[in-house]
Amino acid sequence: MTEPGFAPLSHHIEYPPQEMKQRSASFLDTIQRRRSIRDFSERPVSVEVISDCILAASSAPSGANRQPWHFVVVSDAQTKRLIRQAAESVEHELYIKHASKEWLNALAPLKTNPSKPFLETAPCLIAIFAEKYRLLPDGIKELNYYVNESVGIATGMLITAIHNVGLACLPYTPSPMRFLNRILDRPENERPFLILVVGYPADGATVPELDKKTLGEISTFV
Ligand code: IYR
Repeated sequence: MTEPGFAPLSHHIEYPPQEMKQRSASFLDTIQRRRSIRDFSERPVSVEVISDCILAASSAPSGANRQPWHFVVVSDAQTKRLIRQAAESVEHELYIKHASKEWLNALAPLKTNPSKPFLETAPCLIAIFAEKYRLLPDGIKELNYYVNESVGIATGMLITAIHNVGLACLPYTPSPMRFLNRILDRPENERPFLILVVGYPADGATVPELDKKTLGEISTFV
């Protein structure tokens, strides 16, 4: 394999200290307005905007630059219905059989339950797949590196990009999620990572009143 060359770092921008401080405060204000929502409007979203957000996500760093992700954008009503049916079925099992009392208690403030109408109401579901390995033409499996870390970073960037354009989203992880491979016709080397439910908030949407930890609680400066 030919090695990539190196080019000068030409796109980096450094800001004067005052502008840097202004930008950090401004971004903090923007990002602190992000909330996960479960009440979505049916209003459609722009495919071009979603495409830009996905390209922003795929600029994420990844182990050995393997970019071990695939994004399936679902806006088709029938496909959303199939995903809702499969998800609600595993959620019923979770809430009734598998979740511990402790887990159900932790979820109680969110008032979630096995019913997932947002999977049909929201105009767009982005199913994110993690590519565990790639198949070379000779059939050899080549493992990817730091797949969870890489796809987690890309997903965080996607959530940020979606918030940045004034849309809202919900990171949603029914478990198990393998039904997504069947419904969305994705190969076995791709593991479903997360469904990002995307759209506009419904009129009158509400969110739980939750606290974020303080800087002192979440960080240590040595
Ligand atoms: N997947 C279930 C349960 C659930 C789990 C966690 I962790 C949450 O933060 C919220 C819900 C559901 O979506 O209802």
